[in-house]
Amino acid sequence: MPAERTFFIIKPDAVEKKHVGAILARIEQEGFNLLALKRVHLSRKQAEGFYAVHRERGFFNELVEFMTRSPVVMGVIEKDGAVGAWRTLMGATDPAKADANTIRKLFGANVGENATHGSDSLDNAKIEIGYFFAASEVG
Ligand code: FUP
Repeated sequence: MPAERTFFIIKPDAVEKKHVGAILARIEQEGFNLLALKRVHLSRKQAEGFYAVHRERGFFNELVEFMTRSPVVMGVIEKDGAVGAWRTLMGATDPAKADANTIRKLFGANVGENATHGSDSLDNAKIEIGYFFAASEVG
């Protein structure tokens, strides 16, 4: 499997509960290379733009409110098959349905406050990395 880069966010719920260290440790234990990292309090505009694909969904406003309520920690990680590997490590969107020992099972509260985000394709990973990081900040 080729080396890929994917984009992750440790969401406000997990930052508030001080799970950043545990999640970053898990990322390293699972063999990802950390290529970029920063803490950001998202603006409404940034969150709306990032989740534009969900604009018509009933949960959009709640999602934007949640993602902007306090800082997130976001980064770029690299590994063979990183996009799928990170989504497997996160677990299902709904923590109640996530496999044992996944990040969302361990640290997520519900389908909205689910601890982490991960790009769902290689194309979206490139878009999402570019949305938040300059090329000079990654690698
Ligand atoms: P995922 O790719 O697992 O992050 O899930 P989605 O792209 O389907 O959803 C993106 C985010 O929207 C979720 F992380 C949380 C939020 N969401 C809800 O709040 N309610 C829902 O029913 C579905 C998603």
